[in-house]
Amino acid sequence: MENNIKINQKNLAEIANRITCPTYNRSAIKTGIVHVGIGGFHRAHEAFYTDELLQNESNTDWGICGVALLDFDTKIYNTLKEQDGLYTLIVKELDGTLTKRVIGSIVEYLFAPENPVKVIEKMASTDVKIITLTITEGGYNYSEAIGGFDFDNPLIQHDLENSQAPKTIFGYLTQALKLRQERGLQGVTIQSCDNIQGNGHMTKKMLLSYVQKAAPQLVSWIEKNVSFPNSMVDRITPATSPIDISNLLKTSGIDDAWPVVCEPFKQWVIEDDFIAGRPAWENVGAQFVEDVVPFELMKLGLLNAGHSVLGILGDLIGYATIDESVNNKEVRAFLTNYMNIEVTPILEGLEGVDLDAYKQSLLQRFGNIYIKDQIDRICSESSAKFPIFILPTVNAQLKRNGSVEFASFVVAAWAIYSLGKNENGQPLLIKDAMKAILNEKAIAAQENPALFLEIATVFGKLKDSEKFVNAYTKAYKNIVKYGVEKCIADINSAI
Ligand code: CS2
Repeated sequence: MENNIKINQKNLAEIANRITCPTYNRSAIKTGIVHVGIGGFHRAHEAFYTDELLQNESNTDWGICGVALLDFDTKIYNTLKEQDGLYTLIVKELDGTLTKRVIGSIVEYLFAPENPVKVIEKMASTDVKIITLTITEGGYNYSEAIGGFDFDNPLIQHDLENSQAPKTIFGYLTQALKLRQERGLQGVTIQSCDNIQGNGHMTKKMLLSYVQKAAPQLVSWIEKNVSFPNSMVDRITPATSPIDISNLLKTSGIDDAWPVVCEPFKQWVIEDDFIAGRPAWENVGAQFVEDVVPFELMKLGLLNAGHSVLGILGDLIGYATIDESVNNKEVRAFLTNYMNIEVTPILEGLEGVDLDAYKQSLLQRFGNIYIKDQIDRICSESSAKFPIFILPTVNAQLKRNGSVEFASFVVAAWAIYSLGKNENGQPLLIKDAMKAILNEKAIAAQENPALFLEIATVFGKLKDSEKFVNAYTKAYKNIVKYGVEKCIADINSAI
């Protein structure tokens, strides 16, 4: 390859000789969207769709301002700043080829801890019509134990006392909406792009709980002027590895400090409820529907839960990537049984969707050997994921007196995983906000497995279900005695 080129606006024309680049005039694009959480997923999904739109249409209203909310996000902020918001999206196709393109839709970027007021002003600015969020499942501050907003969170306490320098999304949104109200400005759409059932409903409910306390006079203004469409988002986006970065440099001579890698598949199903207008994302493949909840339930219950099943079981066995896990015959059969026996019967309202084909496509996507989706990524923050991905299925099955055998097996495997070692005795890299309590309960569970289920913020009232506790305890004891792979094979052969 010829000389290496640093990715930035100045070099874009030269880079365009090597890979696809935006040809629209980026400096003429207005910021119509503020997006909070500029991790890999946003950059592979919404920023990609929006780039495609800016590329295909002459509308210049929908550039994105990416906001890095947490101290921890310094690196991505600095990278985007250095690269003028540009980055390479590398799609890992099913046959192993790489499709690369530069994405230009992030036209501004802000680092909230550095200048909170700037972020608040941007969210309240007249050009901005939509605030989108990828703040992770845990970011919504919902407590399963309380069944609502967790005011005990110290960051929330901080925001209640420091309205001009908040730390959480709730503090920021409240201040921005307050400015809109005070200045007599138009309302705005707040759109969650996180993997949460009824993500728009959840955002509204959590925000209003906070506002009720922080600025009660704002509640009725929000009810009238802010919309919260639900949406289902999908594109598997592993963490970028150093090899991805060096390969890009080697094969295309593009020096990009943080490209994004993802699978070819993508889906975005959105409720058409945008109070201040929206981009025509349907022209670039998004689907607008009346009721997105059935799609969300399908995706969370099959794809995200499927990931957690493969992640926890695979990690215990000693695998590092999702494809290794799903390409183990018994693990694959276990997942297929879980999807068919426990998840499929509780899905409804999906007329016109070929569920068998969807499940088949999931197995193919998980099995893509080029994606190398890290099991560590999938198992991270499981304490926020299980209550959304897996436990709703358990509760629904209990209600209809159906099977909970597969799900309870995975919960038992998670309890053993939380001891911090795989079955070969090697340490597991556990990244979880609740790591300490998970480990404490996992240790207690060695004596009495049911003690793990006492973490009420995760399990709610499940510990009171005799059927679930029995199935879980049996699975726990079997895994300890025979090992996870043998148990999986036994469960499969009993079907
Ligand atoms: C994954 C998701 O975080 C997880 O556990 O299941 O990140 C998943 O890859 C995306 O939701 C795919 O759309």
